[in-house]
Amino acid sequence: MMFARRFLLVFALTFCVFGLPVVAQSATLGTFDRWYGSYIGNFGEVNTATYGQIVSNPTSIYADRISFYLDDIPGDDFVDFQLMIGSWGGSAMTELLWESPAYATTNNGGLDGFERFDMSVDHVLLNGGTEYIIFLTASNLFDGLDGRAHVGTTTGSGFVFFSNRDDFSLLYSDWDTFFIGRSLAYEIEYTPAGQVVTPEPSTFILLCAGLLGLIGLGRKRFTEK
Ligand SMILES: [Ca+2]
Ligand SMILES: [Ca+2]
Ligand SMILES: [Ca+2]
Repeated sequence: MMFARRFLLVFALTFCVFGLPVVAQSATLGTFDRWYGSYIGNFGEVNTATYGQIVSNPTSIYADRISFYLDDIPGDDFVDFQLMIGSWGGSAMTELLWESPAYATTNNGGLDGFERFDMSVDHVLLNGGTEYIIFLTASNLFDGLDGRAHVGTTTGSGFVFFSNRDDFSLLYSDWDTFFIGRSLAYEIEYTPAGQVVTPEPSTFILLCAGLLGLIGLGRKRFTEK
């Protein structure tokens, strides 16, 4: 009994010191809901090494996962690629903010159709009202073997690409824009930034006082017995 009460007291004190646990709600944005199998190509080594989507959200968010659709097409190799996030300066990347480890497509000539790549992102802050570029690039992973893939697209207001081969530094110069009417099929799972759920200080103090008081009352009853 003493142990249980002590545990309860520690729990209550922890609660009062660190506050209410905040359960942030994740949500998604993007174009997956209107992807119907269309695509652009080719992506990979010996062809366009980089495809990107400019994104901008009215409010600040933390990106936790980004997804694209890819399918390997005939060619000797897998497409080895990375997902990256950069600041966008209107026509070029201005700063690389985050890059993923290496991923690889299938390598069976597209026999099994498109694969959805769900790629974890390290809670990258994307400020509200600001343009960012989320992109797939093979340019750091060229190995001399030809590997190409199709990238899922859908209706939208355009996307960007760069046949920068294995020269990553070119991504800081002007990219090409695909015609208006299509965007990459993508999805961002995010947590709203600044979503802090804390009660009013006065309410919180009352709550803590009440909780500690209850435990104190319980202890008194116990020792009186
Ligand atoms: Ca292949
Ligand atoms: Ca496939
Ligand atoms: Ca290769």
